[in-house]
Amino acid sequence: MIEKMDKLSCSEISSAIQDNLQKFEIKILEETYSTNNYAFQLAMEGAPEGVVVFAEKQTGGRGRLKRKWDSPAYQNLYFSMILRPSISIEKISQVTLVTGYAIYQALSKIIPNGLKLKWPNDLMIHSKKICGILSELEIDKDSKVKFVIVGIGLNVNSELKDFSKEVAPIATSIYLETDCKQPRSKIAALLLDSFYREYEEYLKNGFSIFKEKWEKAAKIRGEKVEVLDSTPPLHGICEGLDSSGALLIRAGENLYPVIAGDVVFK
Ligand code: BT5
Repeated sequence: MIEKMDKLSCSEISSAIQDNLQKFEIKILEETYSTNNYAFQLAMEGAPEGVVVFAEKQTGGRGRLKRKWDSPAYQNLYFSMILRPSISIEKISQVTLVTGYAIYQALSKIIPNGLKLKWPNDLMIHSKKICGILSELEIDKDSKVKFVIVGIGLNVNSELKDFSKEVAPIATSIYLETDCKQPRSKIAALLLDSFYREYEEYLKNGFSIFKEKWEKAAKIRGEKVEVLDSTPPLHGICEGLDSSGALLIRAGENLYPVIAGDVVFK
């Protein structure tokens, strides 16, 4: 039986949002290279905070360091939010961490077991990746943040055969975890609702109130961890996050804050 195609709908996304603290404006594209590129261009042209760009398909979906993000059509969520927070550049990683926490909160309602945050920008289930976040920013002449684009890729209804052969062994989706296909507009609304709630909280009270919640959702304290591609190699025991959001790794007598990069927990 051919299933009815589940297309994203602005009105369904908006009406399912419970309690929007912010004004937002949703755009849905059939296909684009990358929603981050599209939103970046809109922001350069002056689009305000609250604009959210979704695409049914990305032909050049990106992760960090130009890695590819598998973006098959009509199955998952690929979207980018324009934000204009008054924060300094070094706090951009906090926006990624807050976004991850918001997604964790939203997905916990659908996936009761195994969901974990992975520093700095992933959500995992039993060591497989279900969601990745890509934050990019533009600064002005005085090195102040002009805007941040937060891009989210969440695997919703993909089956293993839909992923490329490189990604299939390391990826999962809501469907693969729950055996249940989901209306994507409803999931999009859940994510936006949760995001704007946590983001408002962050703008009001800063990152410190997220530190403990984030550590708990990532279950990282006391775990063995290795920082990839560091010279010299760095591995040790994770002591959680510092107040800025850096990952703290104890190696012998020393405590190292790691501000960016890829880590593996063992
Ligand atoms: C990320 O990068 O995880 C950030 C991904 C952000 C994607 C969104 S989609 C909407 C917006 N528009 C964009 O162009 N991007 C954002 P990173 O930590 O570098 O991880 C990339 C790695 O994740 C790849 O090298 C693969 O190993 C893996 N990967 C690729 N596609 C995947 C998928 N669909 N599901 C799970 N893992 C995937």
